[in-house]
Amino acid sequence: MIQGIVIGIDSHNVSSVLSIQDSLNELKDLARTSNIKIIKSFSQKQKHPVPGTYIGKGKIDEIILFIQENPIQCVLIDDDLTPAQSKSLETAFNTKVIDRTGLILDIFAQRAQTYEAKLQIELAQLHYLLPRLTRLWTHLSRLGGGIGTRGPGETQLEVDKRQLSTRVNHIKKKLEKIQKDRHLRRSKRHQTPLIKGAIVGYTNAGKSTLMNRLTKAAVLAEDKLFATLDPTSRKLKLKQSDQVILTDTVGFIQKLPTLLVKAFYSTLEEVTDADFLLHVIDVSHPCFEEFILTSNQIINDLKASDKPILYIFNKWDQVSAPNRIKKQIASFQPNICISAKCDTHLEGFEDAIADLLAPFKKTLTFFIPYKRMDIINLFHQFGHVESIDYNEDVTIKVTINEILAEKIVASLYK
Ligand SMILES: Nc1nc2c(ncn2[C@@H]2O[C@H](COP(=O)(O)OP(=O)(O)OP(=O)(O)O)[C@@H](O)[C@H]2O)c(=O)[nH]1
Ligand SMILES: [Mg+2]
Repeated sequence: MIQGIVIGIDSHNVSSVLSIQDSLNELKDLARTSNIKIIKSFSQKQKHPVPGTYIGKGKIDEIILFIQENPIQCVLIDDDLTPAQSKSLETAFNTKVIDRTGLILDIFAQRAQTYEAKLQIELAQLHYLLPRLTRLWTHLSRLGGGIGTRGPGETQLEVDKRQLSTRVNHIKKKLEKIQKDRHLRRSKRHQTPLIKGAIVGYTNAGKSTLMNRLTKAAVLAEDKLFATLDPTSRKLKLKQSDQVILTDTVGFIQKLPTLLVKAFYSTLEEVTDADFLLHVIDVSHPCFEEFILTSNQIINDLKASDKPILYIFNKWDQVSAPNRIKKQIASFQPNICISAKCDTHLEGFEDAIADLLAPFKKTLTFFIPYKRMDIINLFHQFGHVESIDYNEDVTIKVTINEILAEKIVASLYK
């Protein structure tokens, strides 16, 4: 196993929801997921990162001393570095320096399963690499310019850059095609009118474990960050023959690199597209309240915060002071407390979803043309038909979830 150290800045920055210690602990978890053993953490109190070197000279010297005395193969940074910062730290430490985005990209690259996820990661990696190459290139071209010729390094880097750009375009085209196909499949899926829920939340909260419990899906769940990258959807039968489709999604994290948000935008479309959200929280984690804030911020960015949301406080089996926690979570409503792993309190789950969707149950009247008996049949199947009259059109009065009703009648306008 590779050994490393972590470095962060204690900036009391409002944009960071976690304390420096918690943030560095999270970085350690990310490192563990990437098979790197962290042997020491360094932090420096500073309002902003030093422009050229991220941390100050004194701290750099302290770390150089540590590195000289300990076998270290990499240095992990708790923020994103500019290409210049990364270069000067690598020179100072004489070892590999990886920033937050670099590390998360590495984990994603190891975990990507589907062809689409692999392409998305490669694209993000290329975008990450390009500005770093450009800098190198400018540096060498200046040297070359000095003697009035094109340096060999410049030529090679130009070629590299061009090849990378060609590859970027190639991947983009492939991804566009995959995404188009998915939209097509999704609009076909729409023909089966089902209410859709997305399981969302901070990474390692237990989303996949819950998905597996509820739907007998065989999604990989493990004590590593970002176990899930690709969304998986399964049907869940509720009481009274109601059905919903649940989708397990990629986890959120604080300081989520924009590069990755972009890369996984299509995956996150599952969140935007859902009718309701199940927000899973590892309530046994000391920072769970900060994690809720981070996740809610991302849900907001995805324009999904108006959807009905059920807060699911998971890992209840690990909670040592249930009364105190109950008070802490009281403002997050509606909520349920469960243990997905131990299968406890899951019996209340169906009722909780039913309650979440109850306000959408309405008695509505529709006028359906005679040639669309398929729609009438769907109303019979998914709702409670109060009355039906055969006039100019079929006048049907039905008590049904209005989200579902909308999906059913949408086919009239296609
Ligand atoms: N003690 C306890 N552990 C749980 C519970 N639910 C899940 N876990 C564990 O938490 C870890 C993470 O679970 P996952 O289901 O992979 O979490 P996730 O939210 O899907 O994580 P990502 O896909 O990485 O975002 C696993 O080791 C699970 O066994 C629970 O109720 N109690
Ligand atoms: Mg998962």
